[in-house]
Amino acid sequence: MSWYERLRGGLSKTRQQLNQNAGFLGTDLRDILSNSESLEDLEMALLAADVGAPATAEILEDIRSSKKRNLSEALAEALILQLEPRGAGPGQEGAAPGGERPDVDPDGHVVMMVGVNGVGKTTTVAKLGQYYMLRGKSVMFAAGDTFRAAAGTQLGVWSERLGIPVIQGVEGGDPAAVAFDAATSRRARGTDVLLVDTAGRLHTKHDLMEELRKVKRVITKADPDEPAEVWMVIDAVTGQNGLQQAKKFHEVVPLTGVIVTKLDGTAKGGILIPIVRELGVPIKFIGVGERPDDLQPFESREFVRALLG
Ligand SMILES: Nc1nc2c(ncn2[C@@H]2O[C@H](COP(=O)(O)OP(=O)(O)OP(=O)(O)O)[C@@H](O)[C@H]2O)c(=O)[nH]1
Ligand SMILES: [Mg+2]
Repeated sequence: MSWYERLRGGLSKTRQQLNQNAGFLGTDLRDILSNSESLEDLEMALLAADVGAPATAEILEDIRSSKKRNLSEALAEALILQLEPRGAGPGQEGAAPGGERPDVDPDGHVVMMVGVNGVGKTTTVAKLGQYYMLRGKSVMFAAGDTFRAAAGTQLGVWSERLGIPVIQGVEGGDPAAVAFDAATSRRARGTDVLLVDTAGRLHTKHDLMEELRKVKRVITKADPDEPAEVWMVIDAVTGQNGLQQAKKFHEVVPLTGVIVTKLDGTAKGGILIPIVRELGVPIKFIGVGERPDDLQPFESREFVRALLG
């Protein structure tokens, strides 16, 4: 199965909901606009898909003034608009002519990966390692999850499999020390990309959130321009909870991007919209499986195509 098919499969529940409650994605837009019950069904379907009330209201407004012929086309256009971070004009999204994506392929940087427990941070670090390696970048890992012995081992296994060096700490040691060593070492070696894994933590645990702030601070101590990126990994299956968690993380370590994983599961695909809208942070990649190549740069058009079918 291709990654696109996996994404489509994962979004099938949301698609069915849109079609079942609304049951008319292919219908003539005029017929729907003239029927208040149909409009209400559509509204309910969008809310059930976790799109959120403010975005749903705007989407309905866009559809009312749409020049498209059927609902599916009008809805696609409105959804794509919602998935663009505010301020990003048309043409900024998608690949540039050379196939480069400056937003996800910067020349070199330190990326800190953060998020709650079990969302896929370590797996995503590994996947990103491969992604950058395949694009000719030199890559390093930092096993900043010193909380569990298994976490270092997990990244160590990926490091061997992918041939990417990893800086490890001692179990129970200070994750900030590992991050500092790794950032110093990256600077000395001139490595392009350093991916810093961190332990999963609940956004409500004050001490653990402060620890994250410290990890970020010492990276800057080792290299004043870094970390250029702080990416939060969000499990698509957690829906609105994921959004609340992200808001808290964003307060402590300002996020520059979000990676949404497990979109191959039975995710409510609509959650991507309030993430972009309420955080104002772009979605950089999406995860659609457990293997290293199951990570794709996020493209709003492709995502909406997979969602609506
Ligand atoms: N189906 C699916 N599974 C995923 C995806 N990304 C990660 N996983 C799985 O989710 C589980 C947890 O992944 P980890 O990478 O260990 O998560 P983590 O955030 O590092 O977890 P902690 O370090 O314990 O907080 C593993 O079984 C992964 O294989 C994805 O996109 N799709
Ligand atoms: Mg982990």
